[in-house]
Amino acid sequence: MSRAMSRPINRKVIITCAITGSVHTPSMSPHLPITPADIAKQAIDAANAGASILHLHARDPETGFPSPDPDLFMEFLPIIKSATDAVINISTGGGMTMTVKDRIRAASLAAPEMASLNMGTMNFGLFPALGATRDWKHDWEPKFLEDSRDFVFKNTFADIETILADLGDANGTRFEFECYDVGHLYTLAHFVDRRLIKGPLFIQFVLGVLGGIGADPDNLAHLKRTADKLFGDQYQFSVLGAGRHQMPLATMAAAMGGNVRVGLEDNLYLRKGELAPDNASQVRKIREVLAGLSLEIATPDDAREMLALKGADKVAF
Ligand code: KMH
Ligand code: ZN
Repeated sequence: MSRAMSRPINRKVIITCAITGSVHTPSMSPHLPITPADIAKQAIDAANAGASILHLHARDPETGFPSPDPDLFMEFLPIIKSATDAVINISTGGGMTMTVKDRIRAASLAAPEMASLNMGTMNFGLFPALGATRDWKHDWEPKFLEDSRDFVFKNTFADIETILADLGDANGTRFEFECYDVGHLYTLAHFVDRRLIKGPLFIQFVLGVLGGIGADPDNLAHLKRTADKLFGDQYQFSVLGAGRHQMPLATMAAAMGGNVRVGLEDNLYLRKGELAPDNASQVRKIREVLAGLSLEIATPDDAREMLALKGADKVAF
């Protein structure tokens, strides 16, 4: 086995918790945090449960519609920062109706330690969720899901260059590289070759989004094999399985030497038929799995060291 493929036995596992996102809509779960106060509370609870990175989006407090408004982010970022030591990771993927310019406004202003960076333009189909019968709380919800049939999630080379310059070079923010398919790893390698991105890389393998790679163990093994080939030991990986694939693929990631992402952004359930009462419950669940595998969890400072982050004292909130 090559060195790149063997990970240290005493390694620590980073739990990222993605608190609300922009994929699910309020009618899908009463536990999805919507207001800045809800987002702050669930983020703090998730950190106390063991998440060392908090991946954050904002929503309009009245309607729950995903929002890029930096003022909304600023309503919860300082509260989370003052109550936890967790690494704050602000989304630049935003939500379906946002332009790329809008998507980076909050992270530009807040200069967080981390931000997400989506590594390719793709389809992103949410419309299968229309199949479930629901009483919609808001008119926008079914339309939002239906519109995803014709939505392009735009992340061109130019967009990626802009985000690297505006957030990375200007603010020292480092990235969660969201890779939804094998080709996205080659795009990441292209930027590494151009020295626009430097290690240690934190790659989030995203499996199970309609438009990206399917959520199965063979695909995860292939993503990791490809990343080993392209990046050797210059990267850390984490795994996000959409919906019911969340816990099985996170478990597989941990066993393969990787890190894990949980949270209501990616999956609303705790187990089949049971909605998660909050984000922290999913963090506790994956923690039990990690303990069962004799794996220690990374503290926020461990995560900072593993990912070469600038430190919580260098953010702008
Ligand atoms: N919702 C995830 C599948 C982002 O915020 O940049 C992808 C995501 C994108 O987290
Ligand atoms: Zn996100």
